[in-house]
Amino acid sequence: MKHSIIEKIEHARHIVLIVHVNPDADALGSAGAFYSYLLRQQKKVTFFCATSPIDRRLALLPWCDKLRHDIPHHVDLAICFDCGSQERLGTDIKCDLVNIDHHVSNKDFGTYNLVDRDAISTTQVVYDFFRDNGIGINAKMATSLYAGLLDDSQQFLYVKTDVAVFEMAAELLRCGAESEGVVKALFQTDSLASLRLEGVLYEQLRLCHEGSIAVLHVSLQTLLATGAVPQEAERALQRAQALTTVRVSILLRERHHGSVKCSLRGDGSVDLAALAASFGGGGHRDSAGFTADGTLYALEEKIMNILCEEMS
Ligand SMILES: [Mn+2]
Repeated sequence: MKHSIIEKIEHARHIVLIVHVNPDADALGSAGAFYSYLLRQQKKVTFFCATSPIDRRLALLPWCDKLRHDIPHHVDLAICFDCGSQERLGTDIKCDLVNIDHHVSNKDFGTYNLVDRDAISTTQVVYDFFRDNGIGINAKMATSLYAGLLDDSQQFLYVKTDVAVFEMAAELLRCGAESEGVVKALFQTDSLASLRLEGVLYEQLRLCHEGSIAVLHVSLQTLLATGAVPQEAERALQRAQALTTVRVSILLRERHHGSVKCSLRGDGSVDLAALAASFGGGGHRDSAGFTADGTLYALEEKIMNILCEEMS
């Protein structure tokens, strides 16, 4: 039997592919692979992202040169990728929406939902969809899928990395994925600004709750002084989480208009998706985030109160 999503695609003439705001390699990779597939189906495709410009390292991924930042008027179908919640689309959608994702916190907000909460990446959800429906993967699609797999699996170091992940990686390489280019773009390209930002962050890093919680603040002033873009603070969060005593790491980033973006990483002992949900966000058990109004310190205190309770 034909998959209902394939039927939807067959009936649509113009399809818009949507990645989440501040897209990562998983969002752009899964959408990029779909872009190739839809072109092969001779569909008119628009590749949309609310954030402009995107992280410069990711701009090298297939089809990212086609990204548009305004939503076209006449669209028959929208497909969103790696969006844990509807707010992550960064736009309103009036047509049918296919929701392709792997976040545990996903509330199946699409008209059609292809959500695999056990998948390590959205690219794995797309890969399984292609394989289950006999859709061939060319080299460009393989490169897109490989980029998302490599990034969301933390270069195969993430605990959910299993036999299926390595089998998918092997198959993508067989299909012609350009792993060298992906690795270079994603993990071996740096800006001086991002190194300077990291330097500031490590100097200001605080350990709380007997060293079990790491806290990082990124003020607008720090971003201005270093010239870094907000996403470049993420690596410092990963490194903080690697400290031996740390169970949860918090990155609080000041934004314009008095709001704060919070990213959380954990060792799995605390459900961070639930914590983020209590602030209107979401994510995975060990990696989650949200945006809230307030100052860096006020928000830190609120999070600390909840965390210290749960971790005592
Ligand atoms: Mn993802």
